[in-house]
Parts: sequence; C-alpha cells; structure tokens
Amino acid sequence: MKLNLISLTLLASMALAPTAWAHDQVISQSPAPDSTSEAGPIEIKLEFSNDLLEIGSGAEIIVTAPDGSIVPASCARLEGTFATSNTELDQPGSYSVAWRVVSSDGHPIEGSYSFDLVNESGYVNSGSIEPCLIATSSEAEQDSGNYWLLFGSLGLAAVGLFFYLRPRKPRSGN
Ligand SMILES: [Cu+2]
Repeated sequence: MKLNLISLTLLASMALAPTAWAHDQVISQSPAPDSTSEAGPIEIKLEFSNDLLEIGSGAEIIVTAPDGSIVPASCARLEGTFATSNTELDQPGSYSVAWRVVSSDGHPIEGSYSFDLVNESGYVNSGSIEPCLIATSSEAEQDSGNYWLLFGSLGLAAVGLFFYLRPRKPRSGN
C-alpha cells in the first residue's frame, strides 16, 4: 500500500515534470504574422510567456527584406517578457523576422514568421537606424581561417619541439 503511494507520487511527478521544464513560448509578435504594415519606422516586438534571460549573445532579431537582404535593425532589447528591435522599411513586399532568445530555463529558443509591407505614402528610409552588428558569412569564414592558421602553427611548434627534445642517437662507428 505504501509502495503504491510512492510509485503513484513518482508517476505523477514524472507526468508533471515535462510541463514544468518546458521552454517559454512566444505569445505575441508585432507586426503580427501575415499582417500588412505601412512603410515607415517599424518596431518589431515579441512577447514571451516568461522573463527572458540576458546571457551571452542573448537575443537576436533579424529582419530580411523581400529581396533576401538583411535589413538594418537595432540590437534586440530585452525588457522582462519582451524583446524588441527597431527598423525602418520602405520596400514593399514580404518581410521575414527570425528571432532567437534565451528562455527563462536557460535554453535558447528560436522562431520565424513573416509579414507584408505596403508603401502607399511613398516613404523613403531616412537611414537613421543604427544596425546591430551581425556576423556575415565572410566574417565566419575568416574566423575559421584564423582557427586553422592557429591550429597549423601549434602543429608546427609541436613538431619543432619534438625534434628539439628527441634523444640524439650516438653516431655509430666511433
Ligand atoms: Cu528549456
């Protein structure tokens, strides 16, 4: 009887655990997915089910234009359950928003969605947005190049050390 109670408690806690440990969820996104916005300064605002953590490279919000280029957008700001980034859009078409934040349980979570832009007022970007620095693919390649250079020089140093330290054979025939 006592054993049954223990196993029941164990079973119940196992059933409840996944819920307690689940990542936070995005609960609202602005501009809303599949909505249409008018050209101009646009604030991307994402709301989550719990306070976000500000650790490491933390939060990233990347906005991609209809032509596939990355739109200048400010670094993501975290305020409690919100992550926001400011941008300015004048090219009509479909934009995609890709985000990555750190959930309150310490796990990174990510998602993406798209919204449409129309430009009926003839808005022209002022270029006043200070873009957040985003590592481009060429920078990433350069990093890996430096890595191999370092790796290679370490290897050379090891080979040099080996030849320097290796015991010399006494010359035969002396
Ligand atoms: Cu998690």
